[in-house]
Amino acid sequence: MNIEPQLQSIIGRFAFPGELVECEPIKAGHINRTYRLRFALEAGRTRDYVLQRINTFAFKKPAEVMSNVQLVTEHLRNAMLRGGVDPFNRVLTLVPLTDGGTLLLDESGAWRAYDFIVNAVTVDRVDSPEQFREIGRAFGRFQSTLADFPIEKLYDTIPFFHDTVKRMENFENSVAADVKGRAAGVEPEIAAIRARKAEMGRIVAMIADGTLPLRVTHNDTKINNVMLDAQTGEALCVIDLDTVMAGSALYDFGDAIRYGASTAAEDERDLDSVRLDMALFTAYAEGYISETARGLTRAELENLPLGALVMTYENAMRFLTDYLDGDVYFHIENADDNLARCRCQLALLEDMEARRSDMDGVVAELIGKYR
Ligand code: GN1
Ligand code: MG
Repeated sequence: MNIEPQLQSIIGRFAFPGELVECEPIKAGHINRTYRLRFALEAGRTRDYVLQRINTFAFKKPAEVMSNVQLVTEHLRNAMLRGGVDPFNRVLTLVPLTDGGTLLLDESGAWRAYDFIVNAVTVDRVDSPEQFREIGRAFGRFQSTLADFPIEKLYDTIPFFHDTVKRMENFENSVAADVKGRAAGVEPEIAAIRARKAEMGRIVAMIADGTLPLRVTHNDTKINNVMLDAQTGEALCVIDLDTVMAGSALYDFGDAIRYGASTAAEDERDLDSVRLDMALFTAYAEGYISETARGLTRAELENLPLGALVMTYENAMRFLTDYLDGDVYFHIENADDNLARCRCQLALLEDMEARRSDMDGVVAELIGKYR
């Protein structure tokens, strides 16, 4: 097996069993670096793990990330045990270091490892409304299970993560600085962001005036952050807990819709093919609301569609900001990836605006059914 000595020595610091026989990168996410490791045990058996380098440009305080992950996974595990559910393969489980702790800090960065969730798959595009409904139920259960978590114990792993108002300021700073001389080439996109400023600041305003409560939220609810049973399709485990923080339920609902209910990929360049799929919207809303209808307030439930618009807007703005900054945050493969992502999100947002009242109608009906 061909593996960099540096990686080899990092692996040696974790309390893995047996002998390392495979190490392969997993292409997952725009932020962290991820590897799947396989260890040979006795009698031809093997066991898999996930090794991850936390991106410390995005997450400045990895120890605080790990504290959140530890507490939240413990809470989820205990809730399952109380409910008579075997937590094996259903909650992320950290691997300790040989000399204690779960976070390895060295010159090469911040590292941690998890047990691999076995017999499971993730999808980048849903293949049916039923599958998306199941993912909605998983994030809804995640929300309701963490309803009694002591929220003050969580660190803000990325301060102001979904603070759209703050992000608008950062965006304007990047337009003004224009370090790569790219602003002149993206005037329509800049204008599209500016035109929606007032409406898109409404979640932040409703949190500030107490209309919306803070919850323990996942904050990165892309469909590929739920592991599904490879045979039955059942949602097994919510992953990628690095951005679990205090937030609004609208963020979690909204980001899931943004990513999963689009007719196209997040970076689709054929903008005519980018729309909101109402059948997928309805399926996810049903899954999510069926699990949260009694736990969330009426104001939260009624405003869920606003979450979809705001999260789509926020991502458009973040991608454009990063394009203007010279692609320092999101991993890219082509020079204009962040611009393509921005354009796609703006196209999706426009379609969401056209379907706003349809979304509201679906949600109202589901509130009636489940609350
Ligand atoms: C990043 O790493 P990944 O792909 O799960 C980002 C999200 C964005 C998303 C867009 C920590 O998520 O906020 O919505 O890309 N995560 C962070 O695809 O910034
Ligand atoms: Mg992520």
